Amino acid sequence: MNRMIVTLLLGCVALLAATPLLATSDHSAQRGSAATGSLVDGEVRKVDKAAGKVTIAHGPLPNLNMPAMTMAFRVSNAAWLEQLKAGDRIRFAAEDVNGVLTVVRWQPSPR
Ligand SMILES: [Cu+2]
Repeated sequence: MNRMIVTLLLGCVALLAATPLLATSDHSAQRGSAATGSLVDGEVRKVDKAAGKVTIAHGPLPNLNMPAMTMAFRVSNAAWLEQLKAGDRIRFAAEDVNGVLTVVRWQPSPR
């Protein structure tokens, strides 16, 4: 009976140990995919609902060949202008959509 409990406990420990490993390999797989799929750090500086734009201080954007800078982006979903506000830290992806640099994806920064 005791041995069975020990086995169960070991099973739990193995499961817990495996979880971060899975998360890590998922993450590196994501990073290894196309540059357009990766999110970069940004801080919202200004939201201009009238113009449909958000100004973001962003880290380097490899898919756009862009160094870190502060600039305005269009957003692919106007509802995001209601959700974003100056001072928000986000992770986001931007793409050149018909010549207009556009935020196509974002999430609140985990930090
Ligand atoms: Cu830029």
